[in-house]
Amino acid sequence: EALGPQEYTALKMEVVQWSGLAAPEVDQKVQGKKVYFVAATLRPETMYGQTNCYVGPAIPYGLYAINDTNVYVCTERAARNMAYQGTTSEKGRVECLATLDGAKLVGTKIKAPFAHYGEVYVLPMETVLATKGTGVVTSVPSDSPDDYATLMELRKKAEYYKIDPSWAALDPFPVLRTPSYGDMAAEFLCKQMKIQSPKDKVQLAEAKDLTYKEGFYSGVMLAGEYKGLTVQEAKPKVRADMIQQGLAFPYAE
Ligand code: A2H
Repeated sequence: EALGPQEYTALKMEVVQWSGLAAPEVDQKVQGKKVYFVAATLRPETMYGQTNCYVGPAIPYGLYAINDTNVYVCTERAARNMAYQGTTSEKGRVECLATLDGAKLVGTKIKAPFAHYGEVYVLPMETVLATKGTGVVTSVPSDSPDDYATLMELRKKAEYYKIDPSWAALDPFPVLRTPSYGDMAAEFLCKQMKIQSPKDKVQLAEAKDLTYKEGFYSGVMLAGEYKGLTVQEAKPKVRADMIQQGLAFPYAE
């Protein structure tokens, strides 16, 4: 665990179409408002490679009225933190319009800011922690071994996870080049370390550490406006651009 507060980038992923299970519970309550899934990430420079987004199927999520026009989907804990960080129109207070388990959100189509694939689906990930970030994790399987392992698992067992195979059909997209692991470091390491599933915790933790260090210290951008810059140079620039364009905001905990 880091000592000081962790500084995340909270990415706003606008709902394009609700899943069949969510629609009847939320449509009435959010009329005339824009609704966003809010994903907390430490790697804003990788957002070009989003292929989907993850929620914990058994985690309760709220639809929080952040101001008159915007509604955010996240855990109650995150909404409360946002209220104290000046994200909401009224400091310290936020109204909950509806509560749903993640399982019902699966299959919702959302926008993926900055991504090569403009629209992606919400999918289930058993290892999402309710106690970290917003409980919403945007998936970048090119550079996150956890995201890659879960995406492959969902593709193998779509029926078991109750997903439509088309929701998991977007392939990993290369975002940055690394000298040791190529253009898709997470895929490379998952294959090399023979990671079979999201349950291979020990290997996944090691793969995560290796991809993170290699990407951060030796990575060069392959996508976006800062193509050709090092990851260290690009990271704060991408984050600032997202925030300036209203597609993200700072979130700390
Ligand atoms: B990262 P830290 Cl490309 N449960 O974003 C599980 N994981 C969560 C989470 C939660 N509630 N909230 C956020 N995360 C993930 C991108 C990424 C991330 C890449 C590579 C590595 C990586 C795309 N997913 O994280 O414990 C989010 O995934 C490796 C650490 O606060 C977030 O950044 O350090 C990261 O974990 C935050 O983890």
